[in-house]
Amino acid sequence: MYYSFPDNFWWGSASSALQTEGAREGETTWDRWFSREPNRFHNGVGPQQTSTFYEHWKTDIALLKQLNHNSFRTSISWARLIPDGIGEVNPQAVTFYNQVIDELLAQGITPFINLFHFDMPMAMQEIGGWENREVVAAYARYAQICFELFGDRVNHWFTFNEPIVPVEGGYLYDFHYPNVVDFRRAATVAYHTVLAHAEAVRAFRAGNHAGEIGIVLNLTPSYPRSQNPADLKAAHIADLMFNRSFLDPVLKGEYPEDLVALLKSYDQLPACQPGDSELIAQGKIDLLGINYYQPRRVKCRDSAVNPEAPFMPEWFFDSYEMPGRKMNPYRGWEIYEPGIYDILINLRDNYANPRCFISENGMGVENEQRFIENGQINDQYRIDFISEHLKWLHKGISEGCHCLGYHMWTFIDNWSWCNAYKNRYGFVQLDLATQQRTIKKSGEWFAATAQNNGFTRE
Ligand code: BGP
Repeated sequence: MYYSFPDNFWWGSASSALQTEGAREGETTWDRWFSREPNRFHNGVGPQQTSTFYEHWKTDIALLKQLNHNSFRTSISWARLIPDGIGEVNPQAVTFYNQVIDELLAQGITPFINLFHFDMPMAMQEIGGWENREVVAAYARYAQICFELFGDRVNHWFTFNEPIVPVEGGYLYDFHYPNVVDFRRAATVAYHTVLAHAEAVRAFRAGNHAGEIGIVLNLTPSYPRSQNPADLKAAHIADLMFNRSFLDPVLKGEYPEDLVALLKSYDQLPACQPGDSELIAQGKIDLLGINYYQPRRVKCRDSAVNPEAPFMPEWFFDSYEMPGRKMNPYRGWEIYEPGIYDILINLRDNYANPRCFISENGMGVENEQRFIENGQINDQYRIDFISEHLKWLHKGISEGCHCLGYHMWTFIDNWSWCNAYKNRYGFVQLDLATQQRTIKKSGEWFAATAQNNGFTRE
């Protein structure tokens, strides 16, 4: 069967500043954490040693062109542009991002620019990070500076990438700095991130900038173990906490009532101020980026909650290991292709079918060198992964979902936070010793698919 996609479908990939650029002037939370605890990073490789895009941007963009990308997402590093987060703009950073944007446009690749991808300037974290409303104001200023500097050429802006992840990593589950475990502080960080998002949207609209603004959310469908009401309730609460805590504010301009009532009943609501609701209502987006990697399977708890234990989301559900599930063993994530379709149908039916696109989907695999044939990584597993997801995306579009594109994570193998270079995701192999780039078989497949605006598959 031939799967063809709508005209002007966005084919491309996503990356982020911190994971690709390499050494920078402004310190981030990652630099600080790495300097204190290098053992928390795979093989002790830190955030200063990422894929050298800062040096190789021109030839890397030529590779994007070779992969037939018509669009590409990366982020601006707040700490590179404004090293202390709030003061002077760094002119070298302006030159760098101008060159990248101009070269993308010269190659016919539409730049999608994101403003925050987990990379808090350390000076901002030192005054409390997202727990402090002064950081919300500093972020809004930074966003406005970006719109003014680059908005004449950038038409697709994103305020945040996966804003729930710094909440989970930094304030619940200890996989991002500042490694706090405290639900109320987590809720405050999430709430202030929504305010920061809305401030940026408001600044964008006030400046009458051309183009559109959105956000990138990792939507992780919550599947209950069974249709038993206890399992359904567990899945509903997981969905409220991990998906709807951002999805509802950015698409509906308000929080789900159930979520507010739940947190209120456990005395976990963050502090609100007059004017917050009006601000959140102004944060409605034009375009939603969807990152999809894995589903979340849950069941009701097997045991009663220990009332002495700290309040955590897991008071309401246990994770469920579905028998027979298909796994990516390297990342420990389930692969469930229909999830992409379920996300799109949910958006169509419950969120007025917003303009959206898949902004990340991907498969990290360890030790890909073992698949080298004639000097090239033959990653057929990645081609299968992409095409099976694209089939479900295609079905969603054929049923009326407003999905405009598909971006893969990622372009060149890059640095994956605490996993560093353990799992590789790229269309292009990176030799860490020589920094040489070699296109994988999946890169060739994707280039052909983008060129044909479709592919053949059983
Ligand atoms: C997403 C992030 C990316 C990227 C990807 C792969 O959540 O937006 O930054 O890293 O996941 O995950 P990981 O790098 O943790 O394997």
